[in-house]
Amino acid sequence: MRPTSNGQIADALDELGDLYELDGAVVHRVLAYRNAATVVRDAAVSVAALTREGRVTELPGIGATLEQKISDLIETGEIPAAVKLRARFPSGLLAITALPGLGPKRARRLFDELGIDSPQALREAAVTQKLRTLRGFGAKFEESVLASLDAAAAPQRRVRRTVLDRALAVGELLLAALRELDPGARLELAGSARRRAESVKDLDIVLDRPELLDRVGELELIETASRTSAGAARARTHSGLTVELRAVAPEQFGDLLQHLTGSAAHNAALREWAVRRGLHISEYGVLDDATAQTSVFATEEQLYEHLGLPYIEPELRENRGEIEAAIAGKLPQLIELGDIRGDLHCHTTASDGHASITEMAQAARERGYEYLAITDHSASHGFGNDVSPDQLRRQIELVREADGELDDIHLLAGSEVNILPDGSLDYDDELLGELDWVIASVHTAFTLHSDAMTARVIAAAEHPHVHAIGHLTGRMIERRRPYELDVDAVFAACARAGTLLEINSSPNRRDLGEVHARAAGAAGVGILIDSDAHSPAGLDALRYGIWTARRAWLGPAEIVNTLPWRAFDARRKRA
Ligand code: DGT
Ligand code: CA
Ligand code: ZN
Repeated sequence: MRPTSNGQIADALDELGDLYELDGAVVHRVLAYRNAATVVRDAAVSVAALTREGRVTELPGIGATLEQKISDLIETGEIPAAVKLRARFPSGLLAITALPGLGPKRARRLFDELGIDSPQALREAAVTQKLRTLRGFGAKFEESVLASLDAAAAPQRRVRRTVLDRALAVGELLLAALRELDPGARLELAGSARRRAESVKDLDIVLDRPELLDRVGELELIETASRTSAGAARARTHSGLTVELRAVAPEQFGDLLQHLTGSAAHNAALREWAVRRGLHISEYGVLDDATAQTSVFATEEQLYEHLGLPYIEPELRENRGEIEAAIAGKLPQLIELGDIRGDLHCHTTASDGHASITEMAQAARERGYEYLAITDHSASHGFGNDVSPDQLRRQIELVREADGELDDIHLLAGSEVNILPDGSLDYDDELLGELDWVIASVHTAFTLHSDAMTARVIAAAEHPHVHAIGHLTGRMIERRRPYELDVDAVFAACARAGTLLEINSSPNRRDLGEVHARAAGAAGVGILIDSDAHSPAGLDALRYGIWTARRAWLGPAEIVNTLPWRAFDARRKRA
């Protein structure tokens, strides 16, 4: 079968990138293929169809060379360059390349210097302690190689979930496309995407037009679609997401939407509570024992009201106490995007950002903010363009100049300073003291023992010049585990020192996560919602942080950057 799905084309481009790297190609060429693979994997529409229409070069980073390769792939099933390169290396070498912690460069050295050409040969060499004979490959490396080989051999424990930003991008396009088929239809995203969870298994869509279920396959975004029952269809998008669609009569829309929004735990707890009051909730309506009548609801608001409860926001529906709070009339007031008055974490071209100080400031002003902290990375960050002490002094001047030129926004000259393994910071106290705003973050040495990591972060939190700790656990959703750390000890230290904790809004981080953010708020720690923007558009990532805060039951009172400028400035920790 010819590879035609976006996922298959992306895999082929990734393999080609690995092959070129094994072959010692220049790095930008390798990166071009990896980047193209990501673009293809994330494309909303069929890349094979785009290629056949001669439009594939409309995708970012896809030029004539890549067009030819993709075209060959979908016409003949192979990219000639990949066939040629594969013949040059033993097939087992590519398998080694794919192991975590190895990659083409190391794989190539193992092959050249020890003749290792398969995972089996690699295991043999690790067990017999031959790897450590290579310069730069110690006993630790042998250990991690064995762990990687074991992990690769173990059956995949769970399917990968899709991070919310990717899922919403597809979901929003899908709703728009369905709406185009029938502008009068009522359509809602349900499930974990509507609850704004960190990641989703699939997209759930509720609509009030059963006839649309037969037309889903017509959409440009959809790879395959089929009817699963009278009121349901299942589809797969070109970007690889499964979509479950359910249709219902308009007068029962609220019942089905509530059912499919979940979570399953919220629904189960709600049903159990209602049963004790003689009411049976289902996706079809609410049956009353006393009257034997089933009531149906066009909206969720009507449904919750019928149950005698205030409306419960989807972000709260995780059975974490929201039903008890609703019964008691004690649901929290939740933060909204419009409550935010400033953003305290962003990057410019002084480190790894893509825009100037003024461009970022104007973008913040357009969003109605009163203040913005410019927080480029510090010296030892380890990637991007690091800011040396002298550059930082110059940067402070530039921020002050830009601040002087802009009337209606306050710019804070700041830095995102790396917390070194021993808890000290990248800049000396004198330089830190010249800054208006310091966020301290861990970017290196993630594998410290929990006690050492906790001491490291607490030392930074207690530093007189540190205003906030960035992305506390370092986790990357679906990609990197949080590092080991006693978060409660950190919360206590922050509460004592008046140091704030951020909810980093980058959709891959959302760190503090919702459970930690709620605990931090309860411990009396002031919380920021920061974009960590690297471009003007990046400021809009804030909605993910807002959703995390809402899932953490947080309101304007706990979020410090809801304060107007004067109050915020007064609240800022002073050394
Ligand atoms: P996920 O895993 O990201 O897709 O999370 P959800 O919450 O979207 O889960 P999903 O797609 O399996 O189901 C959508 C909703 O349907 C779920 O939130 C609640 C409802 N639901 C599904 N299965 C059950 C069930 O066994 N019992 C109840 N009470 N509700 C269910
Ligand atoms: Ca779902
Ligand atoms: Zn950072």
